[in-house]
Amino acid sequence: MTDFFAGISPVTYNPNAPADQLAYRHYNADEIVAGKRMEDHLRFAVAWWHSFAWPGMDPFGGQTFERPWFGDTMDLARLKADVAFEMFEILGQPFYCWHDADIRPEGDSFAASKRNFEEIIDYLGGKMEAGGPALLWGTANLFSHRRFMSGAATNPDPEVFAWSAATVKNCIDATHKLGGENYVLWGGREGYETLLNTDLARERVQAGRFLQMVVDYKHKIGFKGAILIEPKPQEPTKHQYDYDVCTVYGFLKEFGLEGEVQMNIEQGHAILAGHSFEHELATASALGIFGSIDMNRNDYQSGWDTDQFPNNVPEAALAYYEVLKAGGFTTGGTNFDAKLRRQSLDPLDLIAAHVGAMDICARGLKAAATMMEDGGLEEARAARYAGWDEVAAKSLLTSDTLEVIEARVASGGIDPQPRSGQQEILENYVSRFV
Ligand code: XLS
Ligand code: NI
Ligand code: NI
Repeated sequence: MTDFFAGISPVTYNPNAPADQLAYRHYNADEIVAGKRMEDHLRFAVAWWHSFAWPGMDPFGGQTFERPWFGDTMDLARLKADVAFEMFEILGQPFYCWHDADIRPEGDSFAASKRNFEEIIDYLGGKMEAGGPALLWGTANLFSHRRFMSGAATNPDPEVFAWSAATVKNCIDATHKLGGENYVLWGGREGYETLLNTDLARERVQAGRFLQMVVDYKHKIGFKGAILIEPKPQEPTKHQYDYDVCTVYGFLKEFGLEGEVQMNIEQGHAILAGHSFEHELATASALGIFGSIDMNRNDYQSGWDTDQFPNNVPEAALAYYEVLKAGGFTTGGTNFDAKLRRQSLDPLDLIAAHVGAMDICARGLKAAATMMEDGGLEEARAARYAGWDEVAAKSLLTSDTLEVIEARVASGGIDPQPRSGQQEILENYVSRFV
């Protein structure tokens, strides 16, 4: 037992807790919402990197956090894991996630890093067996070390491609060993800083080949989890190839992988791409590639990926409405890919951030479920498209040709009458629930 969280007790559901007490006021793991336990709907995960590895820097300043586990030794990596699992016990969330670089110190060679990694994976495995949370997903950090400055799979240097492929192999092995439910690929620097030195066509083929190898390997070792791509339009690079859900879908189609890969959609990335979070969720669901979510929002003024914990109930409600409409999570979940603000130095801040975020999501889920049960939005949507249920309309999408349609319209049988989209009425409807 470390003393990092000394004095902080496990957080429980207590809607009547005094204002200064940490408690779940809305997240009640066992409460049934829309036919399922809340915990099974939301499937919360803690992101190891931001909560335990991030030192509090921003583009203008370095480390503000002074954690006792910061440093590059195996002892400190184990201490970090001890503290992490103590936090998991305090929060009681069912999952967590890591990058290889978050959990093990980098060695002075590939083989040394691999040894460190495998040792820590066994250490985490022991803690998971002793009652710790399950692994929602594992992933490789192919963007922080300077060797990845020009990309990983899309690097102009084939040696970096090879290093990255070898790293991902080990990370999939480790995810598989720990019973992880998904494996994530976020293309941190899979993009470019300037087109002046970039061969777009070549880099696309490299990325396609890389992903095909990942999918082949998953099947080869019998990993049953989902492979997830996490779209993001830019930052750190000027342009990232996995721009948004639609762009990734086109890429998957090109390489014949649309049945193999799903999306891990992050709220902040959706905003960066000029979309709403619910747009990205609805698009993935429409394309049959919805997988999981990273639930961290951006600051709407600062214009970059600030990774704040969610703190807006109406936004969370619209997001979970799309999740429920998509049939809910299967292997996916709600991962907090979120950072503390860099002035939030205390262990208590770290706990409070997660507790508040879980409550916001619970409120969003409950609002979404009530809205879905009420059915008003779906009724209005069905009424708006009702014309398409007519036989004549159906043939527009199947057998009719332009000539046939032209003849029908010209004979006077068709005379469209504009109807209200009722946006304000629907917005008023939604605000009754959130
Ligand atoms: C960065 C990404 C990253 C991924 C995992 O913006 O969100 O944290 O979730 O590599
Ligand atoms: Ni992000
Ligand atoms: Ni993310």
